[in-house]
Amino acid sequence: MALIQAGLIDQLKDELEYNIHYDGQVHSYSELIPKEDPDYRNMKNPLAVSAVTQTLSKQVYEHAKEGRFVLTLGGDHSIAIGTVSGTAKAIRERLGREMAVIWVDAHADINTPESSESGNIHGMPVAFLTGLAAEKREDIFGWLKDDQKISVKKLVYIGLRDIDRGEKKILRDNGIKAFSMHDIDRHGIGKVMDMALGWIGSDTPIHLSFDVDALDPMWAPSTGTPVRGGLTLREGDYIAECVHETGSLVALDLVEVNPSLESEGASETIRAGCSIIRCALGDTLL
Ligand code: Z70
Ligand code: MN
Ligand code: MN
Ligand code: MN
Repeated sequence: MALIQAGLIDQLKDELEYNIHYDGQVHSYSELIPKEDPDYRNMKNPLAVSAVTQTLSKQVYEHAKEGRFVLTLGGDHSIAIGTVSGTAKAIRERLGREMAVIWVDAHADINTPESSESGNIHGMPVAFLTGLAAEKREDIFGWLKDDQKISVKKLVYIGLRDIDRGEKKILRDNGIKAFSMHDIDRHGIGKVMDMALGWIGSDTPIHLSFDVDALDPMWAPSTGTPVRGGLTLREGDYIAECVHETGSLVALDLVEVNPSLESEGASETIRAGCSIIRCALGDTLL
């Protein structure tokens, strides 16, 4: 809501000339949240997160299958279980293609329920989306079918700097492509983007899932898990600009903007979020 109140939709309409399909609602999905939601396989709030992401997945799918670009604003990064599954299925059906995902984040969000030390599902979305984690119970992510999942080979991370031990092993064992802050320091963001997009290959539909905590807390302090030593505002925008330039971007998530945290920095965080979105949607400096 804060991103929209900052004028995001009008900017996309008026400056970037998008035809917006937006129902004017911020969805809290409160009707989907059960009274009792005990931990299951170490996951906290499993029924609630499963139900919300399943509904979101259907909503995203319905837009994407019409050929629309889908922008989702969040919110906890667990929502990507819904957004990525929705676009992956639509892209398979429309284009007969496997979609790639670029995950820009301080964190890898690839814990399995068993490897997670926190039980927070926002640390697990990539594991469910790639099939590294799975669960038979339909009401706890069992609804996620193969045509909604992505390949670990088509996943690229940028901005990592706070990875759990178990996650490091998962990344290594599965040969997952990841550019950490160390790689950005060494090569510069320009070279890193060349390598990241080279790994995906041209003409592959891309879903960009951008966690605002990838940015340094200097630019985005109002977020759940800030980690120092992150991307500059320009590096974040540059990533978005490069992905836009491919012409292959089919969906964008901008998540973990939380104005109630570190609220003196809320407007800075919101501005950074809006800027990344505009860049990904084709705003250019010149
Ligand atoms: C940590 C865990 C984290 C946010 C993910 C999660 C870190 N690796 N923070 N998303 N906002 O608990 O699994
Ligand atoms: Mn979160
Ligand atoms: Mn995240
Ligand atoms: Mn994060």
